[in-house]
Amino acid sequence: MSKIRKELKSFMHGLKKRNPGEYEFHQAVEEVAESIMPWYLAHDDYRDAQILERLTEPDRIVIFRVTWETDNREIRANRGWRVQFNNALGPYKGGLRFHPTVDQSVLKFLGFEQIFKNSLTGLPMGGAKGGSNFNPKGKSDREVMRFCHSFMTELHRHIGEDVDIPAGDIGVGTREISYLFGQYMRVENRWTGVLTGKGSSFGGSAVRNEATGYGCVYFLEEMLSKHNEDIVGKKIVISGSGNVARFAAEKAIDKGAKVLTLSDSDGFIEAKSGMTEGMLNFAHELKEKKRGRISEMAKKYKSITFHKGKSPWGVKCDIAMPCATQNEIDEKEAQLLCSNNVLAICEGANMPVTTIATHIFNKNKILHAPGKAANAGGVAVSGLELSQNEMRLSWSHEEVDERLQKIMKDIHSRCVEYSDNSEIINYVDGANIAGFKKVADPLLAYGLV
Ligand code: NDP
Ligand code: 2IT
Repeated sequence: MSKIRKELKSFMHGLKKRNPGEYEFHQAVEEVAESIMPWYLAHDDYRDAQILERLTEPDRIVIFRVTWETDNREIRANRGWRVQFNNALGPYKGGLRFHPTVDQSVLKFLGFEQIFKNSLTGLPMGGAKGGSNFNPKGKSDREVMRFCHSFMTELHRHIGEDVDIPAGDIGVGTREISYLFGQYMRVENRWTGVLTGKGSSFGGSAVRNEATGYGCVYFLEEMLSKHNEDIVGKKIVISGSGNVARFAAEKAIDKGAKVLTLSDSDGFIEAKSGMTEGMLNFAHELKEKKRGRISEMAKKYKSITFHKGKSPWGVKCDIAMPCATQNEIDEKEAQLLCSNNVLAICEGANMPVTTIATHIFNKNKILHAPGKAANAGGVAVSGLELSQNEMRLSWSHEEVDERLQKIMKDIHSRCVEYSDNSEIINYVDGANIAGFKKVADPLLAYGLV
């Protein structure tokens, strides 16, 4: 066994022992450790300072009870978390996820990834993630409001504009951020940019809603152009129909690509000749306002078919954009995509591709943009929202969009700079090494913190 494999094995053995049963966290750490180990072993100063070991231990995790009342006056108690992973580069920053699958492992994987993603943006933000096992699906607005208010009644003591600034993620959009922000103001008695993704009428940034999806397509364009390809006419399969998926679809269509699918946890819809702008506007309305199911699109449009209980990865395409959740693409799906000659995978979601699937794409020389690079546009515009709040001004849509494009271009360049620069760029390695190095340097400088 090579020295690198041996070190990796021993490091992962220790990590798994210290964090039993946290499989998503193990997976996220292993992916980073695999990429950085050769570089880490070659740098005694980082190794002597135990930077990897220190970076895989969160600064702290706050766990709390969230008690709330249903419309029928039944009492419910959920669990809330905030994982403050690392603030070497700036105040903790990262989203809140409300979904029944949320547990400590999921939030630790997301918080860990966020450190490197935020580092790649070049903006001064540390890494964090939080959320609850609360399921907003099927709840009334009032129920969601009572839950959010109760959640913030505890969370407010652990966050602040210079401490930790949460935002949205799965199950947390403008509605939830508004309730959370309202309660923060009430209990703290001051207006401050403590959350991002706020409504445009109260301190929210232009383009924040669109930023993750748009940014993902900007990254995809850079990646294609680096490999002498372009997006026009490409067939794109997208999973999810939430914030990230819909705005990725919107930008891809705008750029001349054909978007064939969207999905939710019930199945996927397929538009064989590509979705139109009108269809997408219907999807925005359906998901944002009516909180409906994606199958309803097949009832509205004859040219759309709904595939119940299926994921979209068997649909022949040039580009796959997983934009729903973690581990959507495993060995079987990766092999299916490869056998259909997919050109690129561009991750809108966080860790949507399993370790085995990542190795399959690598072996088959498929371009693969990891979420921590490709979906960083969301948190980047969150960073721009913070700057605007600090300055008490707001930039126009065009100005923010221009900055977002520049940030995504720079992230792409950083990935290329730190990859081994072979014919097909290894974006997974490039993103991990570039992201890691930028956090490691201040940690080294701070001494034993
Ligand atoms: P939304 O809540 O807006 O949408 C989530 C979408 O994914 C829905 O279509 C949902 O379907 C589907 N989904 C969620 N969980 C599952 C599951 N277990 N199985 C199948 N489908 C599922 O979330 P976002 O669009 O904001 O987030 C999507 C992904 O992007 C996540 O991985 C998130 O971490 C990541 N991300 C989000 C950013 C943001 O700014 N919002 C920034 C960067 C990354 P259903 O309605 O049936 O649950
Ligand atoms: O995963 C992510 O980057 C997000 N959910 C956005 C985080 C943020 O602070 O905007």
